[in-house]
Amino acid sequence: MTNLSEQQIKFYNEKGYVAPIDVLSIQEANEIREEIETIEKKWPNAIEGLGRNYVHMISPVFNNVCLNNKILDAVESIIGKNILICGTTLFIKNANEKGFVSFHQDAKYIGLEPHNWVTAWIAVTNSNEENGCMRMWPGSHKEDLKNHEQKFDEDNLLTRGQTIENVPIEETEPVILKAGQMSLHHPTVIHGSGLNRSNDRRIGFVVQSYIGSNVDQVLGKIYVQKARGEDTHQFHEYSNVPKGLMVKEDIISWNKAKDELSKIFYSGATKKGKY
Ligand SMILES: O=C(O)CCC(=O)C(=O)O
Repeated sequence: MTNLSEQQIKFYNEKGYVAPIDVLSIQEANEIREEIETIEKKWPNAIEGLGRNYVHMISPVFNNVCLNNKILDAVESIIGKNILICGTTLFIKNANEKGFVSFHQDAKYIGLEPHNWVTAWIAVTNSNEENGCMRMWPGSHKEDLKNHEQKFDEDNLLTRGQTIENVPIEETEPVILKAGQMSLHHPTVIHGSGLNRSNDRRIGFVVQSYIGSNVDQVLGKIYVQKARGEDTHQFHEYSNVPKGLMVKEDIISWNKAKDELSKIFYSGATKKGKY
């Protein structure tokens, strides 16, 4: 059992995140990287932009990670036993690029209510201060949602470049992970990440998010998969389970799901960004 310990749950409740949690072997993490790099070679641009989302719908490798029991045991400690997967996102920062993530709260534009959900950030490569790991502002999840400026910065990996200003960087904590470890973070914790100053890519495979079956999508339509327990509320339509890598039928469902997701991400926005 890798259910979180009492100490880890206390840490999460106090700080709004918990890390590191060992979930995958190095080999399993490398397999994810190979899958990403295979797709990038064979289907250029497919997993860029909006395509970085819902990737578990077009690859059994990604899908199996979402169903990993060590991950689900930890997630269960936070949101309970009825768990749905409602999305995945690749957060990739290549070496020599200027990608960053401004400080934000996930719950601001995501439409998932109530906040019985948690995001699992799974390190496919090591993630550290040199290559731009996430930084959390501990305790910030206890406050209300903050104002976010919509900046649409080219290098911002967030949809609208949504930014909470004046976060005291010295109060934030780096989430340092080795490949195969994960962090879990709360819907309202303020977090972001800086530049990758290393010579290799930094890759996070992010289940965004695991939701309790009582969580609705109030801004639009999402496609879910059951991970554990019962779907007590049946709010959502089910997604396909991928039959292979980039199978035509799966791509059709994937495209539909991404279009619906884009409507949620840009609900009420004055323009669209590249994700
Ligand atoms: O990968 C990053 O640096 C940020 C990811 C993020 O903001 C998230 O998973 O909520």
